[in-house]
Amino acid sequence: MRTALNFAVLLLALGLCESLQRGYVGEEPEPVAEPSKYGSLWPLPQKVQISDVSYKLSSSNFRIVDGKLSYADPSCSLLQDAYRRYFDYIFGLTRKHGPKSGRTGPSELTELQVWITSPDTECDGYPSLASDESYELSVQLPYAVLKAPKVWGVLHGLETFSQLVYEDEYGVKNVNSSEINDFPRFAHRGILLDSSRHFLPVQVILDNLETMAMNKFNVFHWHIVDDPSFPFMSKTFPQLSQKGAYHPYTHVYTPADVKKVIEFARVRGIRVIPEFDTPGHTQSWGKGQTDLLTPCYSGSKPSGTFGPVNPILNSTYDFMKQFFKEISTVFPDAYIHLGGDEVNFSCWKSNPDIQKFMTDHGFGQDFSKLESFYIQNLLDIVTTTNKGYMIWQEVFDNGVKLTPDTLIHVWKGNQQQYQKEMANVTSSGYQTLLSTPWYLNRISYGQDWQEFYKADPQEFNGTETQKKLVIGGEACLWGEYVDATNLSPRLWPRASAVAERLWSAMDVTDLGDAWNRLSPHRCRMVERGVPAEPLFVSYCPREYN
Ligand code: CP6
Repeated sequence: MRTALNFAVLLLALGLCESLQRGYVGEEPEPVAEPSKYGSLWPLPQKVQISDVSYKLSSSNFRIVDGKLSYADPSCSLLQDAYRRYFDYIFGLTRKHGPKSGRTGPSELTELQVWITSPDTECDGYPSLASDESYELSVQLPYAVLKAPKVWGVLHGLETFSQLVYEDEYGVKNVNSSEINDFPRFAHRGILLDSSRHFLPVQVILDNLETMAMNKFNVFHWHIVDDPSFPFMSKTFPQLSQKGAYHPYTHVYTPADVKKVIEFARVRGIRVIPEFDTPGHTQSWGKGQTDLLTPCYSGSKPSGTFGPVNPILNSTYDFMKQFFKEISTVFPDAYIHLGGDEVNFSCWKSNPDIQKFMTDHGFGQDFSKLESFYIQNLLDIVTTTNKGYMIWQEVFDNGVKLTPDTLIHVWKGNQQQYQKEMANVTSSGYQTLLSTPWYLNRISYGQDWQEFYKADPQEFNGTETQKKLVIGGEACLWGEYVDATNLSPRLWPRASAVAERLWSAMDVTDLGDAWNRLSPHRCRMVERGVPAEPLFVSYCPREYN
């Protein structure tokens, strides 16, 4: 008996060890990264040539300046601030400005000239789905040149230039002679943060935008409110946050906070798309807005609890009109995310007024028809504010009539199911973006970045026309288990895997080379002050402190 038990324990232990090891050792990469021929570039540019010829850079002799032929106005502060930011990143924040030393070595690079090549630089504009983000970078003597049609390409090119600079064994900064031609594979490369499950201080959001720029992400999807709390301060309906936020003064985003986030994002080439998810996920809205939510019934009496937004009252639509009119002026982006996911029908079912409305409208017992009725009205309202909209896939699944420019956000199912969904959505002619494989709030033991890296939004059965309707994807960090204490390490560098999938060419899929570039990219984020977790057994030349 004893030996049988021991034997069973041994078997169990062996099985456990084996499965832990599989997660621990990972698949291909060696623990210590080998140098990639692409250095530590991340995400990998479309065309890269790096030669063996190296130039030295010193903080006292090096300048980033507008090129003589640039269309950029010298007063474009988006550019001037970016030059300063990247100078500091290149030389490690220990600035030694002041007069030029005058002594430059024989192979020293002293200037990066930035040329904007189109008359409309978009310096004072907002980035959009149609923005030109391309750039060309030539690192040669006597000076390096960064050319881009718009400021958005300059921002990406400065990041790339800073990634080319490395320190030699004497601690001297070097950059190799290089030619880079770059543009994104997808126009929509987003990160979703959830500020409802936990309040995220503004500084956490700003820090994350900074890290997004290091990875060439260009959309901040702000899932700003949800069931647990309503931190958005509305001028039209101040009671929404007064009653619905975790705290009416400390756990809210004031109009000034929101402006700050939008401007900080803009000057880094990042769009801010807010999500106001209805009719489900709206418990917090009900605290400050009476009669907005459906009263649930227990038998013939209201139970005192509430369900989704009440779709049968005119007052609901009057509220939505005023609310989204305000939202459309607060957020400059051309798109608003309207949610529409996970609507629970049990409360609607329990309510006799809703039942009567269903009968009167010939909906029978099909509550997805009622949901569609609500969404249809909401979409009409938002269309009058001149905004486009994004919606979660259920709205499409339920057959709601959508304007042709609607973006359908796929988030559900296993690989086979989401690929089928992408095929269905695009065969109906809609543009789509993918999140299903990129739920970064989910964690597991092992190198899960490799799974994020392998997923491809254009991998489904469809024609070329269908594939072109895929505008990109978003990595999601749902907030149930995330607040300011763990947001950054949970996202980074795992989101970097998604960044490369959405930026680089489709055939950039080598896990070994990815590891060899991602590992130093992660160390660079750490050096820049980002608490980004390790990918595997490794070290950084300068550890986090
Ligand atoms: N909140 C909202 C959520 C989720 C969704 N919408 C969600 C669902 C499943 C997982 C993670 C998040 N927390 N409003 C779905 C889009 Cl695994």
